[in-house]
Amino acid sequence: AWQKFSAEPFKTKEEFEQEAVRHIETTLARSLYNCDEGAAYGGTALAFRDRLVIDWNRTQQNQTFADQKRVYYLSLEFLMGRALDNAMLNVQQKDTAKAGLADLGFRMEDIINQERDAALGNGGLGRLAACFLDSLASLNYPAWGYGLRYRYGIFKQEIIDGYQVEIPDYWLDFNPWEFPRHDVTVDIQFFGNVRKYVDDSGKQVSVWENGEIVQAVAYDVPIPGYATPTTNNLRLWSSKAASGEFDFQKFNSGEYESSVADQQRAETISAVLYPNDNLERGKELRLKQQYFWCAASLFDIVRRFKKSKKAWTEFPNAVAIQLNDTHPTLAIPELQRILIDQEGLEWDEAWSIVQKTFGYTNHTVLPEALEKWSVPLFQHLLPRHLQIIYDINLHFLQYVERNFPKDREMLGRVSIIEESQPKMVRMAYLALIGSHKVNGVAELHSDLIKTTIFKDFVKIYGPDKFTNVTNGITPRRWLHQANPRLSELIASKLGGYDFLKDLTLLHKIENYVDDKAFRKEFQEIKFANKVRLAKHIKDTNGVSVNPAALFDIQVKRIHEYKRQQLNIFGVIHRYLTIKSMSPEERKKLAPRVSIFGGKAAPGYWMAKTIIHLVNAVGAVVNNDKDVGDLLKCVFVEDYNVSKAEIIVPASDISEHISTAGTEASGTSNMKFVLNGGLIIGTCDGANIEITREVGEENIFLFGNLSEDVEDLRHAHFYSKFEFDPQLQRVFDAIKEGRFGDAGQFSALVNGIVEHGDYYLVSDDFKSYIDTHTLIDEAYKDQESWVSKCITAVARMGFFSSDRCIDEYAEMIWNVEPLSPTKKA
Ligand code: DL6
Repeated sequence: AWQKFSAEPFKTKEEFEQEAVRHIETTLARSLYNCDEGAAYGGTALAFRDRLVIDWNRTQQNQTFADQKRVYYLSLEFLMGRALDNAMLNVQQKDTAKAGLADLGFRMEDIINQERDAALGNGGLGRLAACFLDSLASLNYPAWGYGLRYRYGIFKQEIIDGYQVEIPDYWLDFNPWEFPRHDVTVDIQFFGNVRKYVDDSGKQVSVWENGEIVQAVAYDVPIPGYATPTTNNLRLWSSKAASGEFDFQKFNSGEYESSVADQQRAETISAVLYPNDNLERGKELRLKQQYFWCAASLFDIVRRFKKSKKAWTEFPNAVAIQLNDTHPTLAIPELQRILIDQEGLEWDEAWSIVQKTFGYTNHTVLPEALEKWSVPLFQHLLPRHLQIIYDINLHFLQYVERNFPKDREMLGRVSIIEESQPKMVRMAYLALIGSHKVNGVAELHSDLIKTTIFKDFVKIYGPDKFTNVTNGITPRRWLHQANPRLSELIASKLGGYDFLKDLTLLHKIENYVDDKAFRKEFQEIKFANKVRLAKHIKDTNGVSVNPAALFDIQVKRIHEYKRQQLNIFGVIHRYLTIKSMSPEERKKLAPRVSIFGGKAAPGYWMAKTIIHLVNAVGAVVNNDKDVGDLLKCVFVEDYNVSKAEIIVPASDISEHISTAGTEASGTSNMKFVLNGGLIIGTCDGANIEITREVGEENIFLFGNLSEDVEDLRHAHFYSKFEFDPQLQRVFDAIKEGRFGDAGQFSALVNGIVEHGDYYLVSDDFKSYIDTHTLIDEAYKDQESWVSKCITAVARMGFFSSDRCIDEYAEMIWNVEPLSPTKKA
């Protein structure tokens, strides 16, 4: 049985110490006299890594022998955060390490904080991929992730004079969690031309030749499951020049710079993550990244399949490939190319294999985020793929024409090629046509894709091709790791930590809603988490905030559709209201701390203006003696996964206030509620299902509904619009220069006043501030507030990413878990 092979846990803290010290002294070559926290982190990480590696090798061996269907999750982003804490938790040896580190003179928390975040993602999409990897391993599914090993992940954000400044994040100087596989390489071709000829048997043959070759090198990262030996693999590709060397001829003739140019050009491909969230910019290097990664991954998957010597028709029974958004769509024409050009299959046979293999997850309906690539760029970079895409389109359009002869315009609407100037390849259509299932990520979103961007395709393929898998989060990181005391409290009532494997068990804590001791402890934990965040804010922003105040938090990427501008206008409104009150009236107010955090894409000027306004308002409000503790406004710099682990458990209210119909799901909404905070939100994304689960009385919903958005937008242009006087007062204060030079913020205000208010800030403002007034009142009644929070936590069981993975496995992938105790 597997257990027999499983990596031996450390039997005692001394055994852990010995291993950590051995690594510090030998692997890291540091004497113990010279062992700082960095070295102690290194030793601890390597000691745990040794444990993971044994289980990892066994898992791979077992999965190969079992020969079951595997899932391959292709994502251009994996926002993993830190690995050590997660590894210690998943192998269930954190206490042993804590005791051992204490013997060595270190605090566990300080050691964990030494690790840099693996920040290979922008926001929700990348973090979802990381949660899915955790769940796949924890549920024992045979699964691999495939991504890119960016040398620079998402930039580090500094706030200087209130403005965002981007600093490159070189995170690889010490990364004990990756294993370079210099023996696992793939040559990837770009550019060149296609030569066609008819072979002796009369068959048309296409040869893609004369291209430039770049080499992909594999780096593997072990992904341990929680409380199981299953340790899956995340394979990240790094690019290098195919020869691996620079040009010696040029070097010898003194052309030093150009001798290394090829090498540098090749290495650029995996150098940096594009820092755009929900925005596509059509840059050649991005398309190169996509093809490089898809081609390397497909080659690897096909190589593994071919070792089994099975017939090609068996491929979809052995392999399920999930496309995380359209970024990996090139995998579709690439597999078709491999099958017809290299393996000699007929078009139809190959295409049937392709369609059965792929599933596509859509994560957005925002037009600016839907990927399109220009045909001339494709022609230049990937000439053979363009031909294949045209052929896929031809077959598809012939089918549409046959089945919808009366709707002549449909052909233009659904064609993969948009007849614009230049022509564009619509990647979402290609992903949909090449997959057997398409899913959205929350119920509303999955409905919206069927009535908006993919409406025609529902007619063409029928509704069964479309499904919903509402997003989820891993409770291991987002409850136990981020909020160990709450997790412990829950475990004490449920008789153990089984809820970390089956989150629906949480419902049992509803029995303790009226239990005095439980309530008290629940409140104390929240308070302690707020104290921890207050300290972080003091240390980083220099602002003292009162942990007894209501903490109102909005942390996520800065985007107009997420409406941080609505939030900061609300803060200004509150400030002006406080200023206009008498001292007696002020005494009745509930103190607030408004906390913002998140990165703006470097080229997204409006988002940067929002950050600037938040900081400008903070500078005024936080220093106004009339206001004192009644209101503070802070922007937490450089929001990332490990900061989220501090921020999320400290909220009383968190803001999920996107314009209805724009946020596909959101996942931080789930994290905040699971950690005992309530939500103010619009009827958007997963807020709707959270409401269904926790009950309308335990969430603060406001604002217009998605079905009204179009009419409201229309009304802004065609009827005279009266602004709410309270919003007008906010705009007046900005224009008067109360937060610094008004000119700096004029675009933000004018976008609403003069340019149609696309995100409907003015339409929702009144309902937003009225709801905040309700929140103030509700918070004053702490007894009822705590009941709401406990009830909401108890009802969050649905939002585990384990549930998502089981749904994908059953509805889309048709894969089974592989019991680690069953010997293959
Ligand atoms: O599904 C994960 C995440 C959702 O929770 C967010 O609501 C959604 O905005 C995000 N979508 C993207 C799309 N980007 N692209 N391409 O990040 O996905």
